[in-house]
Amino acid sequence: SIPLPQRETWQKYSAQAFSSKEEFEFQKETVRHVETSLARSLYNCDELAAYAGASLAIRDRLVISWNKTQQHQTFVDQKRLYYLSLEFLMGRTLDNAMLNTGVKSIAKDGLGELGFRIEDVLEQEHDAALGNGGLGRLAACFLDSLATLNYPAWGYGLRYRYGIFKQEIVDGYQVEVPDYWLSFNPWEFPRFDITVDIMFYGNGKQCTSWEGGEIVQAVAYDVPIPGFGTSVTNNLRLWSSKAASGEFDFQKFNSGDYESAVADEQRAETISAVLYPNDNLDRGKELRLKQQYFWVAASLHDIVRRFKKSRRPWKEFSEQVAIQLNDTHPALAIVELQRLLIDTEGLEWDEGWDIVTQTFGYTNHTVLPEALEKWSVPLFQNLLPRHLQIIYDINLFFLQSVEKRFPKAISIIEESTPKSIRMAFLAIIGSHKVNGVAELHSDLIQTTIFKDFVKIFGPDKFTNVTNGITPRRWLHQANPRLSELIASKVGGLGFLKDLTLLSELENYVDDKDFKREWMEIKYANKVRLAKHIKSANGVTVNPSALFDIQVKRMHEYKRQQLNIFGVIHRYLTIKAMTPEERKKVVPRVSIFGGKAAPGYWMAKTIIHLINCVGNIVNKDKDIGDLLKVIFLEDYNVSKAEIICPASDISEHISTAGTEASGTSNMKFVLNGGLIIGTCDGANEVEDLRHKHFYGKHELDPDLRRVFDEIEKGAFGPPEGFSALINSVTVHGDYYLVSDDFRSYIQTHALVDEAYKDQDEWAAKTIMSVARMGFFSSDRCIQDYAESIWNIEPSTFEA
Ligand code: TH1
Repeated sequence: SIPLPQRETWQKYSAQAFSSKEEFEFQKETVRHVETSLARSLYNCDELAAYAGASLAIRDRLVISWNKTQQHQTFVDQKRLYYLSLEFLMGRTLDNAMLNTGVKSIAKDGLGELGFRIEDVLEQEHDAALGNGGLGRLAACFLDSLATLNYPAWGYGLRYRYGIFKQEIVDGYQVEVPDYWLSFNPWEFPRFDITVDIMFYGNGKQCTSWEGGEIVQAVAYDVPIPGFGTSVTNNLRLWSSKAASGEFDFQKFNSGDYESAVADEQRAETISAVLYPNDNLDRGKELRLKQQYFWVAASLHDIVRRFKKSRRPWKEFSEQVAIQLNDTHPALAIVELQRLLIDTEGLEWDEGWDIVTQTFGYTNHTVLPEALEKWSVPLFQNLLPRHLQIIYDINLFFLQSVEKRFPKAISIIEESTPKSIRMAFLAIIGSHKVNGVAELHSDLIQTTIFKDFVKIFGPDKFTNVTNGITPRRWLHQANPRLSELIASKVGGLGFLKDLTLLSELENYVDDKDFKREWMEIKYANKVRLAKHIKSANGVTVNPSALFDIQVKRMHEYKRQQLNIFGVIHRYLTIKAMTPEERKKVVPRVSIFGGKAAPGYWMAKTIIHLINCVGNIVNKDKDIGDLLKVIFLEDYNVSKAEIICPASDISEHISTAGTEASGTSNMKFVLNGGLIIGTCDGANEVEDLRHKHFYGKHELDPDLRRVFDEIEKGAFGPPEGFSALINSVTVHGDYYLVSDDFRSYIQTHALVDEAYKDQDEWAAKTIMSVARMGFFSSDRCIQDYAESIWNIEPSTFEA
């Protein structure tokens, strides 16, 4: 840092964090950035340059608060939370940054006077799509809440060069296009001076040091995370991989082995190159394990380095540091911290292990067996030999401590061929708290997959923290008119920081004017989505029709197939109606969206069927506006911001007991939509599956009609859909599509009836919004902070 005598000069020019927005000269700063940072002028400033200039202007303010927050936190040295997640599905930043720092209206007017519509400028930004779905978006909502609630917290993740692929629909099929998103990203700051060397492979027989391994360098990239209505600005640190600038590569260059030196460089960069596009599926690939260790080792090194600066004794580590594991993807952190403590810092095993277990918390997000991470022991042994030894020791001590009460069932090592490491078991044993993400889900993990651990550790180690969403992005930003209307009734925008204030809305369920405005806003949001559909799909949809939406990753357990079979049933039913009967039909637009993992054929088949049905139905003049079927290409965060405010009904119809929480359900209800959801029935599922195989499996007759139509070729060559039909008819209907079909159709009939009474419908949606207070990610984060992390808000003020 600057020596004391010179600090006065320094401080004379050092910026203060902005406390008021009035002093912000948005236009001056934007023009300055366009002219100097971008070297453009009023003659060649297009919308992209306006986006860049405005972003840099906003960023300057953000950076000052960010620096001050971090300085303050270093100075007061209180306990911090570190949130380790392989996914942060951030979406766009500019709009959110303007709203959180309170300068949106200045920017809107300012851009207007400079000749730009703010909506067009915001559209220029590329989504930061470093995640698959709910798990990654949850991490992003958590960062927003942590900063808004002034908690001292950092996120740690990977800086993928390619985010989740872009989905194109070509001839009704999904095609994946790489998402190179970094060509211009004003929101990240490379820290070329913050690097960590990470070691792989090497001589596994050596107990405490590596020999002859591969070294890859981690470089930090920092992203400021502003809170809403606070100057606290937290940090998200993403690691990027590059070849270590050690002697090895120089030797190769110097000795003329240019090609292999370049190959080394590329191999190193591959580690952070792409996000794995699987949601709720583990494929056990070596590169994925490399990503996990690379990111975990760099993050822990960073955390330990920061702790050691405070010169506190090791036993105070967990009083200064809480680390939350977002699923088992970072579970290696448990092993790595133990390794650092015993191998590098020289602590005894037990001392180290106490620190480890007091530091970590583990969140489970799924019970699906195919999503529970397992690493093949030989693969692991080869890549991380020392870590395998430590895992064996952790396992040995654990099994000894529980004696012979629970044999093989609870071992971290599964006796498969080859043997494998159960990462969830490691995560449980190495953490002081384990939580599920919704009441039902938390009960389920405690009575099924983790029940032996509940017996061993006692029930207090296991808890529930119900997921939530940030009302800033998912209401205020996505649906500004509704946010303003609500604010006018609940005493201003304060509800965005205390969502329970929404309960005030219950007083307005009978207020005619309020209800009219409420429904007008919903209609306007549907018009906005209809415009998007027109330009993206070329299909005209009637905004007065009932908008029925299912957007989420394509997965058999989420049962988009049930939905599209239901749509076909509706189509056949309408086709068979007399003109008189048709007059009573509530017009409907069935809207789907979501990506399939590139190797998931069944999910891709469902996408294909939806598109083929749309093709037939949307062109059928006989049906007209009574039914339209839309598949929205490339569902992502910025599209969700248009879609969620525009639903009348959304579908959350996974097989009972399979969807841990779901979070889009909360976004839809918060925006005045109703939802269809599966009732609990997790316990009956196993029985039904058993009956399908060993008893008589009778297909629902209406579903039979649907299959007959598909098989007749009504929606295109039927061979393309046979796998989908067979999975229900001959392969045991694992997802219970036929069992639930009747009740599903009946529920939709109820929806149609309810929609006819628009006044009642309005009342239902208002009541639902009024009761959404609990589902704020602020409540969720407060819950974690008090029951798991034991952290206090920062006292930093600008
Ligand atoms: C999701 C769950 O499926 C969803 O129900 C939940 O709301 C969300 O997490 C947030 O808690 C999951 N996403 C993944 C992604 C991977 C592995 C497991 C899960 S569980 C890669």
